[in-house]
Amino acid sequence: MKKNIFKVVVIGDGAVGKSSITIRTCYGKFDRAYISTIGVEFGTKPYTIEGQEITMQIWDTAGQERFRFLQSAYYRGAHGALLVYDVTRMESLKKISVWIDDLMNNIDQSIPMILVGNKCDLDIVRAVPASDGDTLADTLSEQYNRVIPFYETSAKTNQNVEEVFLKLGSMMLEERLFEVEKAVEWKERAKSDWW
Ligand SMILES: Nc1nc2c(ncn2[C@@H]2O[C@H](COP(=O)(O)OP(=O)(O)OP(=O)(O)O)[C@@H](O)[C@H]2O)c(=O)[nH]1
Ligand SMILES: [Mg+2]
Repeated sequence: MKKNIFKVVVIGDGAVGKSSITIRTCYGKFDRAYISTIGVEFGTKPYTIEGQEITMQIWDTAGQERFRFLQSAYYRGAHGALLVYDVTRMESLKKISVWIDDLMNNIDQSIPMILVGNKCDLDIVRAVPASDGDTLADTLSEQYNRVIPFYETSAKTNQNVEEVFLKLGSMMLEERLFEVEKAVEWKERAKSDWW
């Protein structure tokens, strides 16, 4: 059913694990090899959220700078976004604000977003404490005037991967319900003005 299809864009620096998270949720597997995404790849997955069947069309975008010029076209029509950094590279966290700016410049209105610190299984080489992720999520929530939750994930061990997609799914459902309510309200108002 078309009405329950949601487009999700996965964005962030090269090698943070965008493809790994997408492959983990769609196919339940993990590959240690790094094959950099060219342009965009797609995953599709059905979820049941709050008793509703939905399908997520996951747009796994390229993070490497040389593909940057392609990015903005992919953001159009997105219903939700995962902003991914790598907990072993501070630079990838610092770049999140650039990615979110890029996204916001290419969509009509703000959408549900989740901040994701991936590779949390690599605690031994961690460079970004979880508290930095928390702080950034709070700052971005204030800046964009909507709650942006924060999770640490591991595509390798599957920690929190499903939780992230389920949370984003319920945020997107809520957003859609809000849009529908607004539309009904406007319709009613237009009717009463007319008569
Ligand atoms: N230990 C560990 N390694 C991970 C995890 N997620 C991804 N990796 C590894 O990190 C590398 C990069 O992962 P990708 O998923 O290809 O990264 P990407 O963000 O899609 O990269 P681009 O497509 O170039 O933007 C690969 O070697 C993965 O195996 C994780 O949670 N834990
Ligand atoms: Mg990739």
